[in-house]
Amino acid sequence: MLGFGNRQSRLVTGGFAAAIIGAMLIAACSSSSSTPMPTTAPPTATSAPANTATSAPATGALVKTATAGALGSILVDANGMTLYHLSSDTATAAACTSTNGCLPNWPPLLTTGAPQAGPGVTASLLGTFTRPEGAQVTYKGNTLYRAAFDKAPGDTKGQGITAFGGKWTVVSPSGDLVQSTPAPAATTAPTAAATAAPASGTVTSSIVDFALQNLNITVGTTVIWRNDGGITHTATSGKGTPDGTFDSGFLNAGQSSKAIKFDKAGTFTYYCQVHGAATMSATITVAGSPTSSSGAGAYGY
Ligand SMILES: [Cu+2]
Repeated sequence: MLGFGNRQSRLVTGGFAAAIIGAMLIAACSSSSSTPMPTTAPPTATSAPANTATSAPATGALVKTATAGALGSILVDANGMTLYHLSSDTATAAACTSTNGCLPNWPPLLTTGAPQAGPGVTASLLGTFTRPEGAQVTYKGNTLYRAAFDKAPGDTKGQGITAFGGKWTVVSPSGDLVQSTPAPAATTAPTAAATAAPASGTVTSSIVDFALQNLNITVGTTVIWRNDGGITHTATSGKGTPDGTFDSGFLNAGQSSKAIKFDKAGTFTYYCQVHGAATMSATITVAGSPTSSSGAGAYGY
């Protein structure tokens, strides 16, 4: 019993001595430098995550307002980029999906916390819509997207585009869809080759930004569309609805279509399914006689 007591006492003494040494070390550190010693670092490190956790809602996507010319005051994201709503989105399903070529052009405004209301934005109108990509910000129930082809704050190239079963419009601070359309950019490329001899052989037609080229070709010419822009387009026969004559399919940046051979004379209107006929449309004039005895067109796919 006595031995146990001594041992206990010795341990206590040892611990006390260690405490004194520790205190001396701390004192030495404190006196040797005015900068915080490593021993003070842990409290700082542990307090940082705590602050982040308690202010989590502040990480949500910010929606604010900006004035966009004739469109007036509209909703924009934290970077000032114009926000749009697609009218064919419903409360339960987005018409702009990862499988129909929409998302590369119209990225949804996603948030990882409660969306934040900037100046001019009514916080109670903000909400979220759960989609496969995450929580999309809504305003007065309207899903919000950016247009990938808007390059700077103030750009409203997406305004009024009809695509994916609905119309893309900017949204006012009161939550209304703004229907007016700004003066559109050139909707078709100039007919630069109109007076030139029709092309033949294989023609590669470049798509840049929102321009499909008017083509003058001879019967038997093969056309390949190459997307030299940064966003997805199509070259689809028709005037807003595919008429089934030919279709490049969705062409992402840098992609080329399959070869499409025009064996029948005539004039064809084609457009981009992503951005709509009003924004992207052009014509193909095919001159000459049919090369096939039947006279039927063969369009290579
Ligand atoms: Cu397009």
